[in-house]
Amino acid sequence: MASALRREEIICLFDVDGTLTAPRQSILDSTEEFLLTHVKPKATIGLVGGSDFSKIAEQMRGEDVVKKFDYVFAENGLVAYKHGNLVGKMSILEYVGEDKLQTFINYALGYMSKLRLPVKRGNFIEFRDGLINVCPVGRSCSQQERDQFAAYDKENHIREEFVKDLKKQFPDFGLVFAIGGQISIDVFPIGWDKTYALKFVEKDCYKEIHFFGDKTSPGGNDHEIFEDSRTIGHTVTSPEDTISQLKRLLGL
Ligand code: M1P
Repeated sequence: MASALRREEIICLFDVDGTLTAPRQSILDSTEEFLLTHVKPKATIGLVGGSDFSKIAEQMRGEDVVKKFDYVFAENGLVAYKHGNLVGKMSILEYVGEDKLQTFINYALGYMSKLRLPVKRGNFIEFRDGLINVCPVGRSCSQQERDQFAAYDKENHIREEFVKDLKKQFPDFGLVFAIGGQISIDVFPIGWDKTYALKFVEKDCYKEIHFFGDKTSPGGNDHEIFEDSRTIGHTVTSPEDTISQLKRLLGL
């Protein structure tokens, strides 16, 4: 029974977008207050986001997020903080190499150049430490353009088709193409999904590792960690749902 465990024995890991916040929005005061005042005394807490650290910090109201949460895993844990200290950073460039990455980037840009969308903006490829984020509408779109693309994509399956094509084009590059958020696709080496974060957590021998995420179906970027035998997975539909599930789990 989770509520009978001490905080050193149980950890709750949270996806960010759709789980603790609305997509790419800041965390609400009430959600943050609930996590820090009610959950943190009962359980170790950590974030496992697909976004890079600067975006997670922005959504969680500043870089001291690394002190508020016991663990912060950005880019699926490829950039990892524990108790405020950077404890790991992986480089997709070193791992995959310039040649393959450039072949991939050139192809992805070519594919996106042929798409006709309601609008197109800039920053179609965002090169991060541990992954590459590919965005057909362009990451510099406004919030309204982001929502417009998300709705268009739901109807027209732009990202789904793109992922199918990438899988066909690069079957032996050892890369995964995952639909994480609203407008983009994350590209990273096999195994560099959110389960990567577990190698940091495992060392601390928790009796229960809980994971809360909204994209837990196959193809979503929470799927692998949700299914992993080391975790107890919880599918949520919104930050409000995350809070209700936590109340039940921890007897709050
Ligand atoms: O929810 C995590 C995702 O958040 C962003 O997705 P999008 O901009 O498509 O909504 C990106 O940072 C993405 O890398 C990340 O997985």
